[in-house]
Amino acid sequence: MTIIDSPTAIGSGSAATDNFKGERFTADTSPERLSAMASEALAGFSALIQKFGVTYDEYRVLKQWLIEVGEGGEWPLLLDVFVEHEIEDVNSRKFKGTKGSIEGPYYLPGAPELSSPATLPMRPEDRKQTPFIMRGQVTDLEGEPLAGSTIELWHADAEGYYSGFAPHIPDWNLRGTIVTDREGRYELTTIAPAPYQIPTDGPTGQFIEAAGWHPWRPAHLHLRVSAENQHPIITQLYFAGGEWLDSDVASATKPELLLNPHTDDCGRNVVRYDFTLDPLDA
Ligand code: MBD
Ligand code: FE
Repeated sequence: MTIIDSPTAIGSGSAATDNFKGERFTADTSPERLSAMASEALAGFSALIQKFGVTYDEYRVLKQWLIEVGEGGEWPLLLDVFVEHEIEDVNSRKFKGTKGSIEGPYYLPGAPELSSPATLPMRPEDRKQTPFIMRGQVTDLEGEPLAGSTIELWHADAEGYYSGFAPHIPDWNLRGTIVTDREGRYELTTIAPAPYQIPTDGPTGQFIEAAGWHPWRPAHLHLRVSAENQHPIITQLYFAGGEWLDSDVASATKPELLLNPHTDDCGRNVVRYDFTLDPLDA
């Protein structure tokens, strides 16, 4: 297994920013709500500045760094690593089905559809990694199979790069949309992902290093599972016993999202994971 020390931040950052900017978002926040939230954010900043006696040098470094975060295209990375887990927590409390987790900066809608059993598109160098087979069933909260539901899967290669965000990787590599069969079942083959390191050469990575933190996320698969009339879930799956599970820089692990692969009779690395979706009106 080779992990490149520093995937280039500027490339993936700009691509993630461009991707996000491709859509225009709005929220129905009232002026009162906006004012209350902004006041509290500013009060938090004021309290911090007073508590630590923040210096002018520190203030200017902060300003400089924030400018660099934008210029390096790292707002999606920075926010998804340090903030999204809290948003996800607040917004998933009412759901009873499979736990969600953060989307992160590298989702792309519209990955090519593969019928089950499916193998994710991969390059010869990806094939040198350990193959990994996942199968299971998608049901509603009553356990009724959801035929024709879709599992969108995306993950990094062994060096920590996501297709669509690194120019040397073919489009849709290690990405796919798997459609479940009549019993809501799916089977897919990919490669076991490696731990992921936040790019260390950009402002987010520089900040993490300056603070003496580590830049690692545990090995993970990203998934979006959706079915007609059900609430789609965005989640991640991790590997029991893997590194960084208890200190994910993005704080996005949950005990319910651990996979425990085993070796089957044919010597293959296999795991079963079932998904349960909440109804749309939940
Ligand atoms: C990732 O692969 C990721 O999942 C998150 C949350 C942030 C940066 C890169
Ligand atoms: Fe990721």
